[in-house]
Amino acid sequence: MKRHPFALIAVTVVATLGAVHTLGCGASRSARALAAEKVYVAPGELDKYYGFLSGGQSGSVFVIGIPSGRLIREIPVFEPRAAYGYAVNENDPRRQELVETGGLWGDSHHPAPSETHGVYDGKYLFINDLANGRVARIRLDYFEADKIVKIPNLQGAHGIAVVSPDTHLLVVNGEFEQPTDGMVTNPAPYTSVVAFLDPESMETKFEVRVAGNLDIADTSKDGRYSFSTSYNLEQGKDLDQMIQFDRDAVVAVDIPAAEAAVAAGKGHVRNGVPILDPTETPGIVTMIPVPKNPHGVNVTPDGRYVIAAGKLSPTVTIIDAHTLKIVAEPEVGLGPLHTTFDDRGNAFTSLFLDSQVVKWNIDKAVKGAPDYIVDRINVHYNIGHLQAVGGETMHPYGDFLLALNKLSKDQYLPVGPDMPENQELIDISGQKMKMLASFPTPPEPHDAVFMTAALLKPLVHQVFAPGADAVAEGKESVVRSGPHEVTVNMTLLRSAYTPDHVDVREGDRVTFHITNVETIRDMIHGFALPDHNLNISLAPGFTKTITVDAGKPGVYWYYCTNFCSALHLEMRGRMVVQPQDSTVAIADWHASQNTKGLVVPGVPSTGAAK
Ligand code: RUQ
Ligand code: CUA
Ligand code: CA
Repeated sequence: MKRHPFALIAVTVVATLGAVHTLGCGASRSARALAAEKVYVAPGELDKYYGFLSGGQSGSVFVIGIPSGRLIREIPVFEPRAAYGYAVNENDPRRQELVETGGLWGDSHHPAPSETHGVYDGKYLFINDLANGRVARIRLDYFEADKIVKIPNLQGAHGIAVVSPDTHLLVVNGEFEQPTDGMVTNPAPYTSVVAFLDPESMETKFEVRVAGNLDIADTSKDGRYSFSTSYNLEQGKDLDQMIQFDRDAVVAVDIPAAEAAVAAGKGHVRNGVPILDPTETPGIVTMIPVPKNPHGVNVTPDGRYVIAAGKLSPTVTIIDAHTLKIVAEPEVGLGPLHTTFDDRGNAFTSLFLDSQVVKWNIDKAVKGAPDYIVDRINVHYNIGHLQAVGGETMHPYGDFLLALNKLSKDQYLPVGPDMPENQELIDISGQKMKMLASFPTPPEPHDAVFMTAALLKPLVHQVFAPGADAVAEGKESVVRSGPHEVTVNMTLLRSAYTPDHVDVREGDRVTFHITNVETIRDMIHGFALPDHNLNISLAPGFTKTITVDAGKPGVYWYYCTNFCSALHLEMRGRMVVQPQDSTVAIADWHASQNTKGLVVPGVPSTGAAK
């Protein structure tokens, strides 16, 4: 394999930065105390912000508190997770949904919250799966993935963004180009699509065909345009071909114009989705030439500019978000990837090769003032994304910035060849940035968004009522519905399963229809069945249905996997699987006498000890 100069630069830069610690041993005691004070959240106190970090190849979303950096929750999305009883068994409907839409793992990069009137409404968080062309929706009142869809005609679902100000559509970029004719004839030129989805039905409404690999997405604040970086205008099939041109593009799609074209029947329908071809419908796509292989694209909070990061060029390109004309192209440093914003007209750009965050003033850069660079701070190391609190909205908070670094190197105790990713929290409230704290995460957050805790507080459910599909208390039953079909209607309530025994036969298919009838928060019960690869977890009010084979004759104790009460360990029951031809009824099993005479060593069985 050829080694690309980009990779070599990365290695050298990292090596020279290896010994730099911003708040390490050299920092004075008071500087450390001041930093600690800013991030310290005392036991019993709550963080000010929720941080939603994409889980990368963990296929999930990590929920952290800011400023503490404490991990509050992991929301499994594209990967089964036993800890939450999520998609574990082959017959779990959620697992089947995963299998049908592409597989049991995902690569989630970009969380995008829903908006109403241009501000987060706390309803949904959308997350992409780059690997399998999918997008998922998480309900923020439950912190659970509620819908996962495959996007037709698209491979490599990368950047996503909601269309402001009212989440009227969800934009998803296709990164991996496909033969334009869908392999009907061969060879055909390769193109990709920007997909537009309805956020409620999650159906793909239409797609726009574009040349080049589409990377990151953002939208204008007025709902007019979606912007996608496209780094392979060469339509190259290998690395050398992909870096031939000096300029690639930011692709602007005029959303109302595209919608009108679809309504006028201009799309070519493939797999149920109309695809617009900009060569046939001029005016829906504007290609804005920006330097070589751009990566991030971010719209400023005031909606005036679109900032594209150069990646292979040490510049960012500032584009007028209304005229789509380039207004400036200032140098910021090596390997610019993403940009975020404070509430005072400053932009912060991550520099992958320099391992820095650079702060620069937008107005000064547009005017060509020489002093547009405000500050730089070293991060550890090779930063990808960065996000300031509120930086992706119209109202940034201007207090904290999270640097999402790809390599932690010497920052944590060594754990073998693979070190954790390193997140660093930076104070951006003053003129100069200050490093506050770092915390490790599993692989691999790419991007983050933040929400005030106050916003979600009234929305996150506190009290739960069983849904329409629930099994009611007192209505539990075991029903034989066919020669080999048994349905168990079960409820869970501290600290018992009702029924606590189920009598089935070898060869039966057993459907468990289970409701957690608890009504208060955090009373989670599990339902794990040994040797049946079954572990589901039910939050209060939740009902789940799963069908398993009875398996080999034997007694199988189902038990609760979530510690719920002092009698949690006693929360269990039996599934008795009898041989086909057995004539024993479960009543006989109940009547069976426990073996007498087994005594615990050292404890007299007669009670005769004096
Ligand atoms: S991409 S850095 Cu999806 Cu920027 Cu990861
Ligand atoms: Cu229910 Cu533990
Ligand atoms: Ca290129």
